Amino acid sequence: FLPHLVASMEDVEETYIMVKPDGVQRGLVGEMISRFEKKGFKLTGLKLFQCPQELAEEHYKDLKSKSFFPKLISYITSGPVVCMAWEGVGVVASARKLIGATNPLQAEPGTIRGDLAVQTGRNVIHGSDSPDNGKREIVIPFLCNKNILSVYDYSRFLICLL
Ligand code: IDP
Ligand code: MG
Repeated sequence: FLPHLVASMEDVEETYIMVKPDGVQRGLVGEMISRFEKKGFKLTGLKLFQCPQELAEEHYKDLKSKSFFPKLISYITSGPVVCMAWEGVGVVASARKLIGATNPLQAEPGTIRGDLAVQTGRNVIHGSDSPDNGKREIVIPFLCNKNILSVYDYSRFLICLL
């Protein structure tokens, strides 16, 4: 029984989920994937990626005028991210609920940010805020053929940090 296969196709949405560099470095990727899998959503794309600055700026273009924008871009480009596409009925809003509030101190216990993070500027995960933004954001990493890391590249990257 796969919940995401039961509904009619027109109800099925896709969202972009990204484990941010702190989530990857802290070894929380499996924990986060597990929460979406257990909920019943379907993983349709996965990529370990070193996000170039111009793609980080494209992804967060709606926040360009914010004072924290430069720090946000250096955070997102500071190390590998895990980019994912998740599919299912109501997945966009449901993923936002599973993720919790932007400020992890205000995120409810039981949510990803509520359980795993403390600072807004290190809030471990991204999830699209609308179906249209989901479609827009997914293509940014998945159409880029540069900066793809294999697990082997990543373990070398970690060794370089030591
Ligand atoms: P969201 O990730 O919950 O959708 P947004 O308002 O879209 O939150 O902001 C995008 C990201 O920018 C946040 O997840 C967080 O990493 C960062 N951010 C948002 N507000 C602040 C802030 O006031 N200071 C520092 N970073 C922020
Ligand atoms: Mg947002």
